[in-house]
Amino acid sequence: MSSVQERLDALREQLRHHSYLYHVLDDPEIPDIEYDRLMRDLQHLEAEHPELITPDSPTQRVGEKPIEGFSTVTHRLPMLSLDNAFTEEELRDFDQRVRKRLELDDGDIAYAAEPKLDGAAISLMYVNGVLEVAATRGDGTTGEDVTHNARTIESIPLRIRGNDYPDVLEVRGEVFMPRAGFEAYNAAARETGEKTFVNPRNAAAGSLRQLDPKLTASRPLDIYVYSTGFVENGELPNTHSDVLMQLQEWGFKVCPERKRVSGVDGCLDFYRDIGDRRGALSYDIDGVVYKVDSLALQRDLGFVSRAPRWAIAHKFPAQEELTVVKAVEFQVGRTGALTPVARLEPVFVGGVTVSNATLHNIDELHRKDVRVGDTVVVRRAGDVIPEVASVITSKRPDGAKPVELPDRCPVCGSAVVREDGEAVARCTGGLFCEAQRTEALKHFVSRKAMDIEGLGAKLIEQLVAQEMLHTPAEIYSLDLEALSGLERMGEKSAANVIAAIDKSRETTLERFLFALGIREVGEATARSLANHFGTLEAIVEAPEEELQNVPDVGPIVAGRIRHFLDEPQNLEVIRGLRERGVAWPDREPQQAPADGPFSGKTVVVTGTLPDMTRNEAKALIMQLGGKVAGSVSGKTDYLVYGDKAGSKLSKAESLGVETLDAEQFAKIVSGS
Ligand code: 5U1
Repeated sequence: MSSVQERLDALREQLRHHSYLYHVLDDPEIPDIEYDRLMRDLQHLEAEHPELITPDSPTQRVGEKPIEGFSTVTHRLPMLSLDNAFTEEELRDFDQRVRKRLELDDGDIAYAAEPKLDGAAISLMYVNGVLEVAATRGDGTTGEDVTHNARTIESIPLRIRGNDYPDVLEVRGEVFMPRAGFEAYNAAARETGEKTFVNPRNAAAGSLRQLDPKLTASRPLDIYVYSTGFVENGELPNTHSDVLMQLQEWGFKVCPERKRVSGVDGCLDFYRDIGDRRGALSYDIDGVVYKVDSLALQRDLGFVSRAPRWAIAHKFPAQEELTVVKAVEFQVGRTGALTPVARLEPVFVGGVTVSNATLHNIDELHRKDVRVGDTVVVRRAGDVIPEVASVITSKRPDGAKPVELPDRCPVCGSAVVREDGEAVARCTGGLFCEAQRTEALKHFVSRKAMDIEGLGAKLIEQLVAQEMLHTPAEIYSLDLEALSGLERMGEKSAANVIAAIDKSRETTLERFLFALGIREVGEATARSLANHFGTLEAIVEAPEEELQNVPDVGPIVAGRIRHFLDEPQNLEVIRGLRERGVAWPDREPQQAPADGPFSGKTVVVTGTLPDMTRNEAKALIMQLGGKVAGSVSGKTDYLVYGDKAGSKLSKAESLGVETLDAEQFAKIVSGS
């Protein structure tokens, strides 16, 4: 029987190993549940032997008590900043300066290129392999002690791996909040009426500067390290690239996008490549950094004031810009939701010209207190819709008044109501409201609904405006003559639209249900309803309690479905559609097993799977009790991914959602 100390050592070693595979290499070996089991075993053993707890134990990340205030830390070596290059010419000038100083006439300099993350710089000081102090950059000479918070970031090792590290090793890097985590955090804060973060950089810096480490631990923070600082009694490799490799072996997380490149042209290729993929990265970057790769050459080059001569940041176009609000209008969506939208002086930001930015909902508008005439910060990062991040109140014109929620719909004049506890205000006009009607029709014809190619948003708007279309059923009465009489519509295009309408008559129950646009009934719920009941009649007749037997249909969704189907006007539309030939095959009702491997779980499928289509995979998941969702969120239990999995995989990873590759998925499905 091994001693308690031996068991503790073994458990800690295993946990450190699996944490490294998961957080640093992104390549876990064991399922989360097994990791949790090991952690619980360690916690129990430590509870029985509290005298054997060490600060670097994997259980000791989150301290119990908030700290009273921040103490200052003097950096053993100053934390430098970087010079910036905004143009290719400025980059070429930098390279020339480097070459001149090194007296290099020909041959290219080898640079280490890496993304420049938009987060908060941090210094991590390890003494004899154990994290002793973590400090913010501060003014470069002194920073704040944030050790209690840095310890909560799982990708920061509490102990260096291996045993060949220097006695004292300072590692520097950037703490950041991945974009998905930032969006999810802000969405949750918006729901609960809490303060949102302006951008992921502020989110990272603000989270690091919390007095209570439990708060920091609840924020999805991550780190990429990018250099060493003070080093005593130990050897480091001779190039920056190799230093990063060594740091990774020692357990630190380094950015996988880094590359050793040759000369300015190599730098520019890297800049363009990362620039093209900037929106698809899971974190915000504001440029790339090039560093002379040889540490000997770095020493020869030295520093000017606060910046090294051997490195430069090549900046990307800004993702945030200032502009002026010309108006605040309320857009009415398919379900009547009123979304405040700021109409802006056009501004070039995040690579496009932006003239509208969302304000999400009325509470958010009031919290940010956006007024007409205000100068605002507009933010557009990745493929996220542009938003007003904050207001520069010092620039507010005299007499600017707060924007109020209208009590009448700006489109149809019906009353606007806001249900208790809802962040969203809605127009009560239903299909009487032209905006709701138009949006409902756009949804009805969309690809995942009735999939009527050629009957796009513009054409729907035209048909509604000309009073040629009021309900989805009327789509199936449109004829060639009516369509080809429209502006900018040739006979051939009109014939194509009619053919597409005709083709869409033959559909499936799930598409039809989804197309109806019942509130809260997305693609996945429509599919579950169709599977569970088999026929539309069964759904129309089902009482609320029966609807709640469908996987993931709770009381609210069941109530929405009943409400929709109890409305004679909606039943009339359904009847009209069927009379005009819209049809689908009925099938046997299938009740999902309560004890299937995916029972009670929400699963997202992405990428190309080798042995089945995505739809086949989704059908299997549902047969095995799971619910399929279209996008990854905090509520997702698993992401099944195949080849060319894109942003969903990175989002799942940043949210800590368990991922299953094709092989793991096939094993679960086959029950082996
Ligand atoms: N990727 C990266 N970001 N960043 C920021 N490398 C890097 N290096 C820096 C800074 C301030 O300074 C070095 C010159 C140590």
